[in-house]
Amino acid sequence: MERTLIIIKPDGVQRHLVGRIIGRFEQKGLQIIGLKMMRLGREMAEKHYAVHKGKHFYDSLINFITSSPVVVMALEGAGAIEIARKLVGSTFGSAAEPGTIRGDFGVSNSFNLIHASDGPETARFELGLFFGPEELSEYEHADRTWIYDWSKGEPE
Ligand code: 3AN
Repeated sequence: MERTLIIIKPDGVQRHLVGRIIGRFEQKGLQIIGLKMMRLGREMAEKHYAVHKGKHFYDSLINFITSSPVVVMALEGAGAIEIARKLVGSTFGSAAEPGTIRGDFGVSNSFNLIHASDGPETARFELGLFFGPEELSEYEHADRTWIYDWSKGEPE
């Protein structure tokens, strides 16, 4: 099973989209193992977006993500990183495909509602940044045998 980090950005919270965005991941069958609301400080935001330091949009990105509370979520599932990225859609709201979160709920390129880790290494780093081990719950969904085919001993 793989884990990934999702952030519902300030625009998602302010636009009352938290429930609907979380619902997309739940509906898909990804398991919520951590969830909280927080206001990011600059230090945390700078750590999270360190790879973008120096880019033309960096300062506005930091200002945006620290401007109002966010909801952070840890998800688990087979192939969770790639699945979450597909549900989120491409970076710019104006271009994101209908059916994706960015495609269905926004038009802005910089206020793009949501962040999802883009690979295994990023996911590990970001989960460690936002959640302590005690904040992540290990449990089995009662319907796990219907979410995956376990007949070969692993989720398929
Ligand atoms: P994604 O979130 O789709 O993985 P990244 O990692 O390339 O996108 O960029 C991180 C964030 O930086 C994006 N979510 C977006 O808010 C912002 N961003 C990226 N590129 C631009 C850009 N050219 N202009 C404005 N904001 C941008």
